[in-house]
Amino acid sequence: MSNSGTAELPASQQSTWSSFVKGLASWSGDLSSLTAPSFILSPTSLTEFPAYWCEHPDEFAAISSGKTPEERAKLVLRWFILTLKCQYATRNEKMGSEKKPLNPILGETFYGSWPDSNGRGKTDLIVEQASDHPPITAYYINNEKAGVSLEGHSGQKTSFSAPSIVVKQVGHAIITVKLEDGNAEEYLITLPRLKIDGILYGKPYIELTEVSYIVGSNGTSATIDYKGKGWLSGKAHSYKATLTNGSSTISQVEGQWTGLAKDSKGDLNFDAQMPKEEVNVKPIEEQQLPESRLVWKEVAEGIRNGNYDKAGKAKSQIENDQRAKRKDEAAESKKHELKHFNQIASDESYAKLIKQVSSTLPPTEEGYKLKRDN
Ligand code: HC3
Repeated sequence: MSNSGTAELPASQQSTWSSFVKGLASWSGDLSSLTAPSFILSPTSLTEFPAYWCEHPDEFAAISSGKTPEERAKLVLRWFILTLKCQYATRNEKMGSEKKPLNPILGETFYGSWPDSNGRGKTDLIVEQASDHPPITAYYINNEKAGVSLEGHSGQKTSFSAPSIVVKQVGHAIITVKLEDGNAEEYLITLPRLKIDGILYGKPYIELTEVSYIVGSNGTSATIDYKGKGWLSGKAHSYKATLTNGSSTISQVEGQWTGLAKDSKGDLNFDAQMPKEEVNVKPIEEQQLPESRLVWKEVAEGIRNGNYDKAGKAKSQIENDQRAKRKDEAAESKKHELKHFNQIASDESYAKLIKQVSSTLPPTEEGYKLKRDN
């Protein structure tokens, strides 16, 4: 590739980026271990990403206010579409391009919360890196007062398919809503496939592709169909979501997940540009290892200040410590025990609900359930 494709990058970065892209094309396997140019590194670990699920905490809490299964399913769909901009466009908006996040160490934790702003209650977040090879992040978000929680895990399989990086998300999330009659409703959320475009120009950004589902234990299901900007027509970040109650369509919403949503009946119109609330995290001085921001403090400082030498040394130190720890555990035939989550071989709720919408997605998936005693 000539350097002309990288014209949007400063001259000093163009040839480094071109060599990186050449390396990508000949790389087979997972991209998370590929060394990326320092200017594309993010100072944030992947354990912080589950916070994107709740940057509209009121929308999350509001789910239990729906009076009927259909109303609640609509509120889940509305909340989910609003999370897409937070999950997939935030870094681009803040830093001008998608960046390469820090790969969490095994057992790394991230805790956060959103305060009660209008009587709906406080929302808490617990994240733990459940596996490092392959990387799997487990999370639990709970609003006790509203009776709404989200439990899930997330991993990625990445490959290069010119001119994009294709990211298959592994894992799922389940929302549990406590109902006034004492029963509970569950909604299985499958995760969309990502394409990272803009690679050739040195300005990576995320596009969502194919379909994802939200399947309710109350018989409702939503199919969200994602489309990017086509060769000839179409807008970037487009989607069309169809919500049914098993026998008929309740709602059809379409738009751009970065902007306006329009519903054929008018009751699901909203704007994803609405203000969001970032998670509250305790100051780094009060954190204890292995809390994420403390683990990565030196690396993050190096990246933020452009001192990549400092960042690289601190990162190598963390990686060496991890290797030594795993070696010691192996020598003592010990397995790392997670602090907050139990791994289960097959998530019953997933197996029950996925059948309603897909015969092509895996019929069973592992799960990570919060240990309720801590
Ligand atoms: C693919 C990704 C890592 C995974 C990130 C995930 C899928 C994690 C779960 C969150 O809920 C949503 C999410 C958002 C962004 C995803 C990241 C974007 C880029 C990163 C790659 C591993 C880095 C690719 C390297 C480069 C140089 C193109 O940035």
